[in-house]
Amino acid sequence: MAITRVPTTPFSDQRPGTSGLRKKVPVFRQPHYVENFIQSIFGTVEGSRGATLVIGGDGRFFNETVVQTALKMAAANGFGRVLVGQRGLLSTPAASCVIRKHKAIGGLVLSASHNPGGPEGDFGIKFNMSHGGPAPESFTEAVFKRASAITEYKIDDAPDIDLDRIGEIRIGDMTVEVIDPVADYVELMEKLIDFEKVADLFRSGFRMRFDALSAITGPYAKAILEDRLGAPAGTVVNGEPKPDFGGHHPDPNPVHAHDLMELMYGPDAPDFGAASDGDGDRNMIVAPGLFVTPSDSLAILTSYAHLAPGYAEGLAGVARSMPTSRAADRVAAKLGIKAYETPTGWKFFANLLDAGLITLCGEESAGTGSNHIREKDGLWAVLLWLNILAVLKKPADRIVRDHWAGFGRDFYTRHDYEELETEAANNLMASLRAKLGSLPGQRFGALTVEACDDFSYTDPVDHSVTPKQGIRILFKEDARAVFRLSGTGTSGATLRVYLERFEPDPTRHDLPVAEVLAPVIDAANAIAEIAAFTGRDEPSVVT
Ligand code: VG1
Ligand code: CO
Repeated sequence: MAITRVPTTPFSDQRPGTSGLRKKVPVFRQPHYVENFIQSIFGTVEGSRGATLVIGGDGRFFNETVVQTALKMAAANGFGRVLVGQRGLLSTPAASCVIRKHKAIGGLVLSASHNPGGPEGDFGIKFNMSHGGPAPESFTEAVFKRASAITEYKIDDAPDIDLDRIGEIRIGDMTVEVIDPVADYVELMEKLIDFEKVADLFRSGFRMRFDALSAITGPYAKAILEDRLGAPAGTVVNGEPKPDFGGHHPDPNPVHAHDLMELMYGPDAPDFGAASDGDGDRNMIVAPGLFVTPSDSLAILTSYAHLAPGYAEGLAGVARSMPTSRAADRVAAKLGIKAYETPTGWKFFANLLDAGLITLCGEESAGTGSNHIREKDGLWAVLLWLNILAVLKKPADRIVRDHWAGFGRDFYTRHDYEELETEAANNLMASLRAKLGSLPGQRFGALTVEACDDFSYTDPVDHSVTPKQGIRILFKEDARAVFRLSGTGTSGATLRVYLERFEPDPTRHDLPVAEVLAPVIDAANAIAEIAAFTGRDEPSVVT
């Protein structure tokens, strides 16, 4: 077996976004496209000779092909050892866990997360660093630079390896270890969550449904919820990962997880409902008759995390992405811990976690996590909820309502305008930026702009500055609208509009979300002139 140096020419579109490089599968299937990008990553990683690398993905279409290619390229590029999940599978949180536990130099995580899969669907490649979290922008920019000037890549001409069989095999001088994708993750969960208490909860007749949306979390959820914690068989539904996720969006929100929503809002709702996304890092929590917004979920977990063994000593601090509601900040203030506000995307949390400044963090897009790994972790969030439910012995909806009564309610919704013309979306944002100076003091319907800015983040640990992370408009009436363009889409541009309003009065907490937020939605539409710029009267998805 020999190492081949293959001449190649650059692709101009290999700049990673919010979470790695995401493109349509046909784009990734162009000759050399995958190899160019992986070579650019390997060229950027320092100290790779002889080091350990982790490889795994969410099992979507094209996953195994890229795993085989990456293994042969890792061998040709001098890595000493690769840990790869059986059948090429690793959920994103499990990949982070394996990188940390086995002191790997980093990992290739193959996923387009909640985006649809299949031959015409989406694919993605992300590199995680030795701390287990997504590479920072300094790294991804260096990868992009290399990819833009690449002239050759290195690959071993070994045959494909058998990814089904757990055990060791060699490619050239490199050892490949095919590992059980679930084992290390289960071991970590056992340290953080009181499995005994949660098992007691299930023994007492507690009923839940976990919808894995035919994505990667199925095997993890079955192993933990059904096999270890004794939840009845059938608690996990859609538990077999499918390469095209059964043709659905594996996106755990009320729109795409509609079956779960119907069950939880129906007459025979179980006590607790949850779902996870394509790569297992997101979570959706539904109480009987009540969808829990991810922003509220982060706040509630911040309040009660100390009830789980992993957090018994309390929290160092909490962080949320800027568009996430301020509910967690209110809890932090009460606990006397610091709250941080970061740009969208998990990579910004890693520094805060590494420095010990925060213990929990989360995003409005259904991501919640802690210092146990450096990715968001869907099943972990569900287990922490179960631990809290088992200790408080209160219904989930009661916990949420009591939380609102104590802290006030942050009414929240997000409007996504998908597949816009890139130019129209850029023009809308540019026009908004140009208006920032003149908005304060202006009235839009029932609301008056108090302040506005383009969010710029200064990392408190390494002092790096990340500008232009979204336009924030604060209204005097304790409401807020945030505008930003998605960095994970694969066709055209997606405008995200985040809308919220704080309501301290408990007698108003059961009002319909749409009613409370109508004035904020109207003001946001007027300020950004969404219809005029995009030609759309309605968002594509409302969550
Ligand atoms: C979206 C979410 C963001 C999340 C990112 C990756 O990014 O808004 O909160 O971190 O997806 O999540 P964007 O740029 O499209 O808004 V995952 O579960 O898709 O890796
Ligand atoms: Co995801």
